Amino acid sequence: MAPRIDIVTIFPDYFQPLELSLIGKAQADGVVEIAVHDLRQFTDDVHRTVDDTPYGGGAGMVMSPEPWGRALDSVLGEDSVLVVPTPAGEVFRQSVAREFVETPHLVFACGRYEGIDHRVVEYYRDRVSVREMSIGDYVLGGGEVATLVMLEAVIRLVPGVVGNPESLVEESHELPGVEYPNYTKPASWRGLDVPEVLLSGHHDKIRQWREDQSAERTKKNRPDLLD
Ligand code: 6GU
Repeated sequence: MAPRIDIVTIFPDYFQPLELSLIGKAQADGVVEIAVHDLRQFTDDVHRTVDDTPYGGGAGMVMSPEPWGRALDSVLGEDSVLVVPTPAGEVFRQSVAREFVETPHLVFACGRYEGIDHRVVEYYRDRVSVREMSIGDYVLGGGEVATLVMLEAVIRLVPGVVGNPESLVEESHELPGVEYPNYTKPASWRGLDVPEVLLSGHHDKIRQWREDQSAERTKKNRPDLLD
């Protein structure tokens, strides 16, 4: 447990936010260990080339397998899971975050351009567990932001990272639908009052109200979750 995480990228600076907030504290406390590696360190030419034109033609550039092979050989171990962010991957969900938090070593291979030569995935599939992952149905410029999204979802599940473990239970995507709305003080703000039942102290009524709100919100915003 307590994941060790390696990230390979041509843009190490993208991962500076990992020093902030919850994840920054988790690293400082030694609860998670994150290392970022520059793919260009694994090139062998003066221009530090990481890409080339695609076989078969077409727009854009494809990342070459050689630097990826050297980089991944240097970070992968026997019990690593290799995560390859790509819009062509399986969709990352809360269930996958729960799987990843149980993985002792995660390695993220962040591609840019039109992606990484597919032989890299084919080669490592025979050696470690490989997960091609998408974070949703839209196209990003590369895997870096997708990796940040996945890491935030995974690391907050590491025991001790979120102060009150109860906040991990009653939230969207851990429930059948999405979460009910939340309110705090003041009880009245710009003419809008907090729903009376929340001030009542009737815990059964509050539980029922929240259940109803959750169902209504799910039907309106995420009807796909009800199928
Ligand atoms: Cl993981 N990568 C890229 N480039 N685009 C995406 C994505 C990943 N997930 C959704 N769109």
